[in-house]
Amino acid sequence: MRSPISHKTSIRTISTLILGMLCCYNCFSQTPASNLDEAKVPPYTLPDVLKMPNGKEVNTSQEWNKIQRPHIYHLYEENQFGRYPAKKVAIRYRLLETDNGALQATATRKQVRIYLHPTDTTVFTDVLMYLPNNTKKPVPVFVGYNFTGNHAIQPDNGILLSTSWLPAKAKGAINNRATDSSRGVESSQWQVKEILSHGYAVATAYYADIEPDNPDGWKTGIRTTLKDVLNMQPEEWSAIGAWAYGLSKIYDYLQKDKDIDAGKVALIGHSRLGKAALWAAASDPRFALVISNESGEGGAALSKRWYGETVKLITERFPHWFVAKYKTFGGNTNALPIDGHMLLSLTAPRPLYVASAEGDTWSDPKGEFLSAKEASRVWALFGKQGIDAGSMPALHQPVGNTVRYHIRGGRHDVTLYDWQQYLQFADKQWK
Ligand code: GTR
Repeated sequence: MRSPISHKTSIRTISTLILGMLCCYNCFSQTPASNLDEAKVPPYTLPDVLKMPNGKEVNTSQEWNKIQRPHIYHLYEENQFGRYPAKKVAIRYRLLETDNGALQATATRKQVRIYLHPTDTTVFTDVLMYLPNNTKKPVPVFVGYNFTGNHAIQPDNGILLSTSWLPAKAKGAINNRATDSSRGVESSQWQVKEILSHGYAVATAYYADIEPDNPDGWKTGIRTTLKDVLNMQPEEWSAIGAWAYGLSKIYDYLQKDKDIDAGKVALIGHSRLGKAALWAAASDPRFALVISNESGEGGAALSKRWYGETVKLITERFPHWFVAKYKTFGGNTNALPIDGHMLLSLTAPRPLYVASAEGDTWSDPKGEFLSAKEASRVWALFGKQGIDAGSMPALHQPVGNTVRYHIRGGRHDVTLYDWQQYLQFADKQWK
């Protein structure tokens, strides 16, 4: 006869075995590698954007504004981007340079230094603006970060060369700093002439002025330099959180510029900067129109849809973009209480444009479409029509109204075609 102790031991062994098998099953069911085969996308369930914490469905815009929106916003602070600075810190600024004969005298160029710290003048971002000449001021503006420094958006020698950290692989970078050969390298992504021809201004800043884009960037970026001013520890937020905050500070300046119509500021961001733009728009209602250009995973795309980049892969490669908690969902996106459609919903009822590219499978175009469609339920609460289309539109066939979507041919990029759609969208909303 077996002793009670050995009986207990064997029960423990069996339960350990079962537990181990369950864990293993979990490991396999949450395959970490990425998938680019639509036929292999397993079923998934999205959190209901309109289901309130008490289980009831949101029926009115008041319920949305009072209960559900703050609830979802808080989930984003807690799980993905971290706290957004609550303290209002006034900016100071200085006009560095202006030229009303820029771009063959079609535009006025302005370069403005925005100081983010109340006393330390080494904490700043430089904003480059082009304003259309021969257009009645104030004018609406498209604002967004660039990837390589302001001097990269236009082959214009009057643009000050950025002195901020640059990734080693950036075109024209030597020892992580810009050289003259990086002038204009990003100009195809900034269709300045096209923007000006619609009577809009353009304003841009280099995102690494705010925080260099690497896992150690926080040490020299605003999460450290503004730590005491904002009363926040670096790990309480993220690089994307910091970049989003920087966009709000740029808005603070735009609001003071008498040439700018502060009620018509369109925020645009591509890729990682699209994720930052969406979080900035969610955090700052002053941005009147929002454009997500291929923001992908952690942006417009759906994390629970196993296609393209995943939470696991993005948090391994770019841990600094998010708060540490986000990484814990890498092996189990089912447990994530949020998804891309909820991030988009935080811009409602403002006009929102979500765009994808056929060759940008990493960003999951279909996931971006489904996300924008699902988020449209929130615009409906405000009597605004989002995306009704039942399935993905064909290439170059934009769909939707106040929420709009297109997929174009080509790779991960911002092209003239994209800008033409965004400008028409703004014209429709504002003219
Ligand atoms: C990729 C990243 C994407 C996207 C992109 C970009 O490497 O995986 O999420 O943000 O970078 O910013 O160009």
